Amino acid sequence: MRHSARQRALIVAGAALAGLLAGAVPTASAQQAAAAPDIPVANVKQHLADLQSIATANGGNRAHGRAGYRASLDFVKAKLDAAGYTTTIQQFTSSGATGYNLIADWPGGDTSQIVMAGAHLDSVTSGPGINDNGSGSAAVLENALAVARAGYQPDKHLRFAWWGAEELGLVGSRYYVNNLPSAERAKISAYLNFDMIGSPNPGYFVYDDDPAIEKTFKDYFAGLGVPTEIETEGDGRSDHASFKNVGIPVGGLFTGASRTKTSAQVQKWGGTTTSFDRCYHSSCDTTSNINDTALDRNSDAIAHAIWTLSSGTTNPPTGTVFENTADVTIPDYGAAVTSSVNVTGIPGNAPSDLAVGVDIVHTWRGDLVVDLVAPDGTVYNLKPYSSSDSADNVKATYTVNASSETANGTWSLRVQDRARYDTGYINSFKLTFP
Ligand code: DTR
Ligand code: CA
Ligand code: ZN
Ligand code: ZN
Repeated sequence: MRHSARQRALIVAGAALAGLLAGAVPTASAQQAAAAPDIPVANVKQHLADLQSIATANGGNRAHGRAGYRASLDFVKAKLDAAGYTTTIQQFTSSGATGYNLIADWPGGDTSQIVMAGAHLDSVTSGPGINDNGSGSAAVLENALAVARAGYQPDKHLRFAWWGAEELGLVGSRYYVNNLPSAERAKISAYLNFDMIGSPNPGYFVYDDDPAIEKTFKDYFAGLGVPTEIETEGDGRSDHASFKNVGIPVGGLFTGASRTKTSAQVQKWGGTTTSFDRCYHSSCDTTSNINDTALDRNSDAIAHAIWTLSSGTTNPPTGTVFENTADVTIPDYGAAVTSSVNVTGIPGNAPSDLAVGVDIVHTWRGDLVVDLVAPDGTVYNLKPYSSSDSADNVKATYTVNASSETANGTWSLRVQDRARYDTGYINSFKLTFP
């Protein structure tokens, strides 16, 4: 078990203080992360106006397989090339037409730890898709340009993406993930997705797939005094799905589509008890179909998340961490094995949102049954056996309601391989107490 994050922070701060007293420079870890810049919403709106013009000049839309899509991609690429990004166009075929993803890497940072932000750039055929999803595309673009303007050099590597053919069924993002070697997938520490973030009758929804990413966004909006809700219909509904399916931590923001805003939500956010976006997938999804305040707030929230999640010098994660990083071989089609941590110093019961970090390297992860075993022997299943899940590795953070368990004691991650031939090992097991 290593020192907890809070203990590490205190140790580093103490050393820094001692160093200061002795005239030394504080170590990087004791410094605060650079603050994210404000993202000028006027710049984001200009990108939307440009995307609108592109659609108008190309048959009225920016849909997969149509001229307006490739023209939109070339527009975004040109701005990124001019700003110093390394850009790549990834080509694929869907429904008989050529599709394109645009990937932009910001030079620098630890390329084994990649923070990625993305948005689908395609629209439906019925209109220019300015909220869906010019809003996400423009906000991600302006954040990438803000990184360049700031000359920001975070500890982690930054990558941005604009996806094709989302409206055909998340095609471009799935193609990207499926063609990314598992060793490259493992380097992505977070994928942030932004699909519809300027709805005219906005709600403020935060994806709840990864606790740390969710908290990053919720903390930002709490700082604005803007209440948020968990995005409940997001699973599988946008480009983060393919990343989540391979165990990459995901998060994102959403301001609502065709669902109706409830009266309780009107109390919370203002607006009307009508749909969040009455022009969803319609020809009226134009530059007039945007709420500037929502677009501004979400653009700034994206910057906060990028700066926070990409800097290794951020404040250590709040909470106390207990981790076991010893490798434990998992016998093929054999007995269960465990990796354990001894929790001490945590008063009372465990929380209802105990974060259980699991890192298992194993081909055909469907073979595995993964459980959390509490000190009193209570078993919490984290991942069931699945004969069809052929993806590799289990790299995920599970949230467990462990509030009925005494916190202190020995907790174990128990793993059993229930099918022949594929093998692997437990790489690490981590519990984070808030
Ligand atoms: N599928 C998206 C719109 C959408 C609907 N529900 C959610 C939840 C989270 C993100 C996006 C969406 C589209 O039409 O592009
Ligand atoms: Ca702003
Ligand atoms: Zn759509
Ligand atoms: Zn969309």
